Amino acid sequence: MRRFFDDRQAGHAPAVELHNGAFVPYAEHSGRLAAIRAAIGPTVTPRDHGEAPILAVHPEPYVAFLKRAHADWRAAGREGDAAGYAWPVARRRALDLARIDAKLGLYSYDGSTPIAEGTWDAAYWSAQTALSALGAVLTGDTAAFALCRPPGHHAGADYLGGYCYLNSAAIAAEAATAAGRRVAILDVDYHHGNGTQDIFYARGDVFFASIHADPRTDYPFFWGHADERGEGAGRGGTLNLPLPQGTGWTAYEPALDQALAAIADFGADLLIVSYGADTYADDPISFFTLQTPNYTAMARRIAAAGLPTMIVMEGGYAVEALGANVEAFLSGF
Ligand code: OKP
Ligand code: ZN
Repeated sequence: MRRFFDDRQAGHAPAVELHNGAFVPYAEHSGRLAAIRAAIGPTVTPRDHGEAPILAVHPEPYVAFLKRAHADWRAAGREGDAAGYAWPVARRRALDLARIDAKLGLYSYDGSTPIAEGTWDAAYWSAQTALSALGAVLTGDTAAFALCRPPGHHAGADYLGGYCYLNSAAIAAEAATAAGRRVAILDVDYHHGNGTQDIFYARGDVFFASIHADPRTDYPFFWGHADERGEGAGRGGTLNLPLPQGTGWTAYEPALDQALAAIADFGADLLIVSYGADTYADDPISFFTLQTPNYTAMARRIAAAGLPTMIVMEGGYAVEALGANVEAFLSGF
């Protein structure tokens, strides 16, 4: 399996995040990339597919905001990373507001996802990494791995959050759909992939299944409940399988089988896996209890679906075990 990676993703380095009422070091740091790289062997540098596949998912005003936000922040006389503090909870609309603080509020849903100087470039190359891994699968590879950072699954079409800015899995899914494939996305990160869900919620052509911590107890709280099944043409095209804190492999495995059965029913011919290693027992911000060998078992079950599969890296914050957990997963293919 080819593993795609671009060093420019390391240039995104917010200093701190707001966590349980205090500013703490940013958990989604570039040491994660280094740890994974050290474990997975040689990588392939992605090719540049340009902005068009990004703009097929993210509206131009949002992309323009992301590119300019940090410069606008500095132009306003601010230090450090750009972060918002006021959000339009109700009746959000596309107001053309000039002040950077208003733009940050308009285009984000949480206070833990700052925009640093290198954020746009890193998010851009994260999307390109996913597109290149997709290209491998579209041209005959049975599986490919995109070592993406920052992650993407919390980013909606026009909002950032949860350490995510551009939704690499969604960008790849849209590109695969445009290439005539029937795509399913399986999200096995600990956190619900709210951005991916939102992007395809009213569409019948891309299936989204997610196994994650129950949003009654865990971030992102407002999405990922079992009764969210899609709407309009997308009714039935979303499957949420929330599990309680403390879940280990014994309870995880039947949920995975249920998600894979639904993906088979949908008739997918290409699978995109949003893989997070934050379901690991020792993850510092998560509360499932999977062990390293469980990732190989998880991957074998996914591979048994027999679909060409592109894997996108999402979360995973136990850095000392992250490389081993990712390699354990990849080895199962
Ligand atoms: C990203 B991914 C606490 C604030 C909220 C956000 C978690 C984002 C997880 N620091 N934390 O799904 O792994
Ligand atoms: Zn996560």
